[in-house]
Amino acid sequence: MNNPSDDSPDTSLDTTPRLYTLQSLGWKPFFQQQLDSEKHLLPARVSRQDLNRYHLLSENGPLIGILPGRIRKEISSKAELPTVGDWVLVTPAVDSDESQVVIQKTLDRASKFSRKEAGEKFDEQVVAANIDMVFIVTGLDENFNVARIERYLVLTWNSGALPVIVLNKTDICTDLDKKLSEVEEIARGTPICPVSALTNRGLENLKNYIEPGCTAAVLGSSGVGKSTIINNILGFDHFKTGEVRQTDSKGRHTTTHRELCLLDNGGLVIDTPGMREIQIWADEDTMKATFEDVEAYIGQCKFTDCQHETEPGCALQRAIADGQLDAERLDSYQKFGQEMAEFNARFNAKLKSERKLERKKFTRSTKNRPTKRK
Ligand SMILES: Nc1nc2c(ncn2[C@@H]2O[C@H](COP(=O)(O)OP(=O)(O)O)[C@@H](O)[C@H]2O)c(=O)[nH]1
Ligand SMILES: [Mg+2]
Ligand SMILES: [Zn+2]
Repeated sequence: MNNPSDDSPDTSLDTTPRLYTLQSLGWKPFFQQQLDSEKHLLPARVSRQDLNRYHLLSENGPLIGILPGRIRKEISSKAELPTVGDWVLVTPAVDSDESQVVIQKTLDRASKFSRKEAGEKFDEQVVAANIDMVFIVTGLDENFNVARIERYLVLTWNSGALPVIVLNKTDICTDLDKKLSEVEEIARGTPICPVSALTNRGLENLKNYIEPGCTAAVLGSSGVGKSTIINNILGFDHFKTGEVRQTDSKGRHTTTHRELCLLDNGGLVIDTPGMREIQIWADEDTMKATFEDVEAYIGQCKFTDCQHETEPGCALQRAIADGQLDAERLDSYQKFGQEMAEFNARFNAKLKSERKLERKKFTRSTKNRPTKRK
């Protein structure tokens, strides 16, 4: 049941599996290069993961991929395991039906949207791999939060994909112009699409952003309408959608898994469950590039150690007073700066402990190496 068209009323009588070409699944020269030395293996794209069962789409139709324990043992971070959007190379499984295969290798990713894994643990979670675009969806209701969009923008610029800001539920918004101008302030040229998944406003335009063979990940809090938007651009109800609480517009996490599916215009989309926290997993340069409007004034203050608060000769405070810069932008920039410093410290500590572990493994393996008898 992993064929995305299985739920379509139009194809429900058609029992032949849908065949795909690699191009229609998003194959690019970058992946082809990696295949050249592995020609005996079959490439397939991960469309969904259920624990150890990977739903795959390939030129041979839908497949179920199993990950051997060997691969799980080799990795140092869960981020190295295949995830939705990844390209894997598979071989037929012995003693099983034809649709079951063994995943032998994950191809290097062209892009990936990462965040820090939720909770205390410090590790990377790859939310979606090999994506060309990220639709950052926000509801124009109680969910509306500019700082959150800023955060998604930093992570998206870090992913290697291009962001599109989607403001959903225009049908219930009474101050769209005000909200639009607030978003424009932080978007800095990123396209902004006001849409309504209820009335279909703007959805055709949104769909047109996804060119044939391109993959868009749809991200945002629970209840903002991600699944409703995707169902509407798919043209049928593939994904379950949920009620939102009246009090705070929060959804109830109706979508519990990530899934890639194909659009009739040749594009691909990935639906995702809402993320409660999106802690940063990005490099500092990306963060700074996202805040280039603020960065432009850094280094211009009278004091080199200026905290940009009440010091005389502060270029940032002057820019704010002159109306050149939004005070909230500086505020966000400083908050990200603190978060970045913390991230860098934890990241470097993680690297260090990983290296230590590798050294240990290495010395152990050389110690155990049989020595030649004299
Ligand atoms: N008024 C309004 N409600 C919407 C719109 N889009 C989605 N919804 C409702 O918002 C709720 C959550 O939608 P869902 O697609 O499940 O959100 P998701 O968690 O982001 O996937 C559902 O009750 C939808 O009917 C919209 O454009 N306008
Ligand atoms: Mg959903
Ligand atoms: Zn200053």
